[in-house]
Amino acid sequence: LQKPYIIAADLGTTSTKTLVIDRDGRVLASHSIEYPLYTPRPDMAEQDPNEIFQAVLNGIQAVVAKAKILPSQVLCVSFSSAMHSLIAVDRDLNLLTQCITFADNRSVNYVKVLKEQLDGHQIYMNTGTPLHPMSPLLKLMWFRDNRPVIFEQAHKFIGIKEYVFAKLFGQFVIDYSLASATGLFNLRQLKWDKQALEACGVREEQLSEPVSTVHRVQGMKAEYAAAMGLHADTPFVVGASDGVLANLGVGAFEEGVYAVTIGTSGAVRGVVREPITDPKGRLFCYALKEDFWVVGGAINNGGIMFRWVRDQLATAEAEEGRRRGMDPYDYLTSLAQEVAAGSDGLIFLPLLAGERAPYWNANARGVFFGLSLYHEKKHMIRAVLEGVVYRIYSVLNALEELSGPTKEIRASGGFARSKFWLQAMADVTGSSVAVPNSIESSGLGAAQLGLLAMGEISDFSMVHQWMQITHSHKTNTEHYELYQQLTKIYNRVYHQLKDEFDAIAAFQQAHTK
Ligand code: ADP
Ligand code: DXP
Repeated sequence: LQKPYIIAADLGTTSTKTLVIDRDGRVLASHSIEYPLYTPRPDMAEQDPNEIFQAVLNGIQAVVAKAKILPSQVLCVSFSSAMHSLIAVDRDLNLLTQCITFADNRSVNYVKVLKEQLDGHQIYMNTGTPLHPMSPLLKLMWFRDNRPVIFEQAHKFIGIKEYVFAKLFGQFVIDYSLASATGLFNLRQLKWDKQALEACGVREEQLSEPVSTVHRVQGMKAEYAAAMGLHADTPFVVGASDGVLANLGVGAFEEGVYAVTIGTSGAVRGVVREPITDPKGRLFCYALKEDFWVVGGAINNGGIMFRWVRDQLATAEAEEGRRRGMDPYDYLTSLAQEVAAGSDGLIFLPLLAGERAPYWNANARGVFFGLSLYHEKKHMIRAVLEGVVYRIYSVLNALEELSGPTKEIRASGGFARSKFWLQAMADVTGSSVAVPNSIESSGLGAAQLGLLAMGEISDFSMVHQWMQITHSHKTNTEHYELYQQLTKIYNRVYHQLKDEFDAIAAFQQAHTK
């Protein structure tokens, strides 16, 4: 084969990862370049687009050198990118803003404006992006009202990957996948949505041209080709968002196979063959390809809950773990394992960072429910781990309503290091939980899309050869019955606290710095 290698570039919020992958899915080399997130105010979270662009150039150059491959052996470069970013540029691609990331919260008040004044629900139904400050739609509304001069000057409003392509090729293109996460893109028409554009006062020509995720661009500027160590005619495949590509990378793209990721935050995602939005507004729908759509929900309170236990609740125990030369998480888990499934009736609502999917209640807060004198620290640890699974289960239930029952769960993220946590997932959900070996799942997904774009494969079935299931967990039916009782109580407690969540959030806002 003349061109045996694909380069994948994954533009994340903390780093850009580059990989050289061969046609059997083997990763020959990888490289990661970090860059800062600027938070001059608590509600701001920005990055420097040029730092990211430089990371792409340097990352590709580094990975080509590490893998010791020739430019002539590169089939294509294919991209994965974080969602929801927004940059305003002028006609000459000068920056009018930094890259405003998904985590920027400045537009939070526009959720209410959209819902109450502008038929935000219909906009969500058309665009598939939940009404949340992460969404570029809300960010643009904020900009129009709060930075009118920049808003007027802007030639284009783009995301970080569009910026990279504009620098390299002088073209403004956005793939359907990232477009579908802007809150501005009509999923069924595959066009910018008129109602959403009206809501934020942006004209269609101020946005990039939407293209398929397998769209290829060629003929980059010579100086950049030289910087990357590639031929200037190397095809660049626009690719898709990191979220939908991760589903592909773990092989979760068939009916009923859902991907569950729990890192710091968490998400549940499944693939459907045409866009579906949720009449109850709970879930997102993002494109992978014209005939593959990813539906799901994200939670704020994933692994960060266990970190909170380690660093705040069970500090002495964590220290004891360290003294024994263990990872504190593993030691805390061993304590949790001394307690029976269901933590002897102690339930934890892990809503410390407020709630995203399924109910999007930013005022929700954490709750231990059912505490008695009988309960010890180890019950609390176990209840927190179980509570995170209850949260995931409530998103999974919403997803099942839209796209059918679960056949299998594919687990990834930090929690997949814990056999105990994986077993709890199998016992609470009643589905088997399998752990794939692919760590760089978004990068592998991007490489698959690259092969498809280059006409080297005709569908995604090869993913199954690229990844293996390392181990899998079956449901313990006795535990499942018990958890069914507890999740019912969990849900009732959650719904009954609605007003009290608002009250305590208001109190906290007024009384804490
Ligand atoms: P990120 O989202 O930053 O990529 P990771 O995917 O590495 O984070 O996940 C970090 C989380 O994984 C931690 O907060 C913790 O909850 C969980 N975790 C890490 N190691 C373990 C372990 N040995 N046992 C249980 N949970 C773990
Ligand atoms: C994407 C999004 C963010 C979120 C950040 O919704 O605003 O609140 O939290 P995580 O836990 O996803 O990093």
